[in-house]
Amino acid sequence: MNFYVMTLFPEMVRDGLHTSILGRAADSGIIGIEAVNIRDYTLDKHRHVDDYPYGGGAGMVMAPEPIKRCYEAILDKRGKKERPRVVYLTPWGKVFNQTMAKELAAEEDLVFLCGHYEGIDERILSEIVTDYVSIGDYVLSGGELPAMVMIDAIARMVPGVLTNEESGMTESFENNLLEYPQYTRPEVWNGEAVPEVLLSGNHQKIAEWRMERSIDRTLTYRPELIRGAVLDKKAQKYYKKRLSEADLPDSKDNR
Ligand code: 6GU
Repeated sequence: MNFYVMTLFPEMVRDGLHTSILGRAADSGIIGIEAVNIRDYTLDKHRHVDDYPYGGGAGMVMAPEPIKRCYEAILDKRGKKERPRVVYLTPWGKVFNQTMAKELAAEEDLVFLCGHYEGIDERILSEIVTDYVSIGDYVLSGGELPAMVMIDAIARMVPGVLTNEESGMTESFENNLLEYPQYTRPEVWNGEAVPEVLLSGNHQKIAEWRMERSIDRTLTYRPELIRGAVLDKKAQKYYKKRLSEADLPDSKDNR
């Protein structure tokens, strides 16, 4: 799978994505990550990529022409008939999640457009963008970090990127349950022992304990996720038990 990132900060994207699991996948050719500098597609002597907003107001707006030329260079390089999906990173986009990561991982090529300043001229957006995506409800200075977040999450879903051992990690989130707690040596650390069951060698008991701790953690930190979880019989029974013992609100909240 190939990722093309249109950006004013190509080295940030390149450096950020060539470590660890993604670096390994890129080196082995399973994924390609290409950061393309929009500024290389300007035509004026000073290589301007932005200009004042029509109608006035603070900040600058990225001009359409360099982006158009940058996009066309990517299309030429790619040399295919169908147009690729183009993701524009913006706080007003649809909020990214694991389901979207999985869906986008089925694409052969993906193009990301990273904005800066006060935004991008609407005419180039309506011409090339197919997906408007945000990574959460807060404002960042540009689209590079969101693009890198998305590429990491999407690339992990591409077959061959994760080893067998690594691929377990994603499944729990797909199942809408949070990870259970993990422990390693020493058996007692800082006066606290590893839960006995994990030393028992009883794999069924261990699986059951982990399932229960996943449910506990999800109910504590992300209770809204549980609705989408697929629970087997035992897990359902435990979940119902947990609900039946749910704390009544404190008396102070109960006035
Ligand atoms: Cl995609 N872009 C920017 N600039 N800020 C964001 C965002 C994207 N998602 C959340 N905040």
